[in-house]
Amino acid sequence: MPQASLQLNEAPTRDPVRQVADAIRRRVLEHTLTNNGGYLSQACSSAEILATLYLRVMRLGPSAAPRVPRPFAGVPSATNPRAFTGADYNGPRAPELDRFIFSPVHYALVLYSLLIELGRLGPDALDEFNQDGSTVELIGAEHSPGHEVTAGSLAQAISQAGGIALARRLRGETGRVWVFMSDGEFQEGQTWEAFAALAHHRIGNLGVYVDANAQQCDGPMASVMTVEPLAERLRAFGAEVHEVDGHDPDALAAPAESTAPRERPLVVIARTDPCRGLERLRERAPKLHYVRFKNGQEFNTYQALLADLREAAK
Ligand SMILES: Cc1ncc(C[n+]2csc(CCOP(=O)(O)OP(=O)(O)O)c2C)c(N)n1
Repeated sequence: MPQASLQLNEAPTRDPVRQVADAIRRRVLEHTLTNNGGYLSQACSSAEILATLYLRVMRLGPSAAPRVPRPFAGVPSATNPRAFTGADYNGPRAPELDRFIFSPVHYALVLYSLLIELGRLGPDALDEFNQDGSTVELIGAEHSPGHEVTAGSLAQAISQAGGIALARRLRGETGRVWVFMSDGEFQEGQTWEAFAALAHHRIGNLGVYVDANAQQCDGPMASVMTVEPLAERLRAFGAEVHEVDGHDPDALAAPAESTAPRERPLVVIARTDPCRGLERLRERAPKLHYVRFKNGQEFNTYQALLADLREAAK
């Protein structure tokens, strides 16, 4: 069982993953209103995936990082002993514990919100969001809470995760490596090179969850450059692939339940809706990538929606 510490304010009868996912959406909407901008559709699509990973899939220890995020202490180097990574929020490193690699780092606000809901990060952490000298960055990097690697140039993290997984296997560690990716990253050549390497090295201690929300920054994936048929392509690259409803916690958790040794990477393609839980967003389609309210009226509409979501959660 994962050892995430869960702090909930709501009725205990609801599915904990759904409860946390809804709380993520509320927090990201609140932040988007406060800042007049945010990666809101990414919260709508990925909330259940990330909550399932932390609550049901990954074996993590309690956070080993301060609840109030430390300021940026420089990039890691031989001459900078003060540098740290945001992976400490995912618990200490241990041979039997899992590692989490967060790839589409423009989703950082979603991850910070999740860490807050889980009590791994203090409730005021978003006050520092995108401030000079803060690690709570708009585009997360290796020092940002929950992040282990810098992956702002998309599609790099899967290669880094593959190297970590190979090293863990060579050391005889039993902990697995979990990677969260977006579908836009499958438009990039590096992703496919990484999967070829995973197949070649028979990497079975790595699992990938993909937020297949069918969107990227220039619009629908299908019109920019399709990646389908994604499952068949990944199988041809040697992966064990499951396609699931990305808002269903049981369906998301099921493929990861077996801990039997594998010789192939596991990929869970989570089919998601970028407007899930916030129907009003659909009016903005196909421009869903980054939400900035167009005028006071739209702002007020979303503020009223937030009040409704809060009321519904009581
Ligand atoms: C290598 C690289 N190319 C382009 C970008 C610019 N970029 C930032 S987010 C993004 C969209 C990627 O698609 P996805 O993450 O699926 O989009 P979302 O669902 O968040 O809209 C792009 C192209 C980048 N960060 N890195």
